Amino acid sequence: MMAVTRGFVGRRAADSSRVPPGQYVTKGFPVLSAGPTPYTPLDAWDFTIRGAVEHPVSWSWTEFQELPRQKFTVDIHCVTKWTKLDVPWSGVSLDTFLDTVPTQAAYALAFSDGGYTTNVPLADLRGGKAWVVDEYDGRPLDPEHGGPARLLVPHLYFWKSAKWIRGLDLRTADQPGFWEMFGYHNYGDPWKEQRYYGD
Ligand SMILES: Nc1nc2c(c(=O)[nH]1)N[C@H]1C(S)=C(S)[C@@H](COP(=O)(O)O)O[C@H]1N2
Ligand SMILES: [Mo]
Repeated sequence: MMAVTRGFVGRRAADSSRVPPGQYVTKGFPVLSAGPTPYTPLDAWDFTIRGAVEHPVSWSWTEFQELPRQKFTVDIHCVTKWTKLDVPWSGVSLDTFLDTVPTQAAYALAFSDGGYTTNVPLADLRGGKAWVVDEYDGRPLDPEHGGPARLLVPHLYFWKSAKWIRGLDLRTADQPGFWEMFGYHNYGDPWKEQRYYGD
């Protein structure tokens, strides 16, 4: 009998419209790191906004924990072509940090323990589109996945979501980060397949 429930058809249609061109859906959570996993003790951790600001501002781990947080579920898209749907996170909106730091800057270079950097226009970190997350699936974020805390910018390819995030260097001029200097696209919109320089 050709019985297909509306729910099943509806969900399939919804899922394929959530997968950007050239991507496939994976149930796993691959680990992609350009170097060794750093282990920074929480009492030595802070999140700093510096650069084109009047005064750099830092939040200790304790202060970060006291900020208003959000639990949310988003899809993530890696440039190596896997997409993971419905990934549950908890963390602090970048708006919460940026709203306290006046700046004329239009760009941010995120920096991490271990030396990784990635550049994102400041507008892409504002408006509820980006977070510093420290929980995945209700548990502290694994070190391999960027714990204690990583940047999450789910509307861009996942290399923009810097693991082991320590802060943002605000810039009036754009400066390419680690992968952007090695030929990845400067912006990285998965829906436009902006994988590499020139895409
Ligand atoms: N600090 C740091 N952040 C990073 C990376 C890295 O090598 N170092 N790799 C990036 C890339 S290319 C991807 S696809 C994702 C992978 O995150 P995951 O290992 O949690 O899947 O992290 C991004 N953030
Ligand atoms: Mo990646």
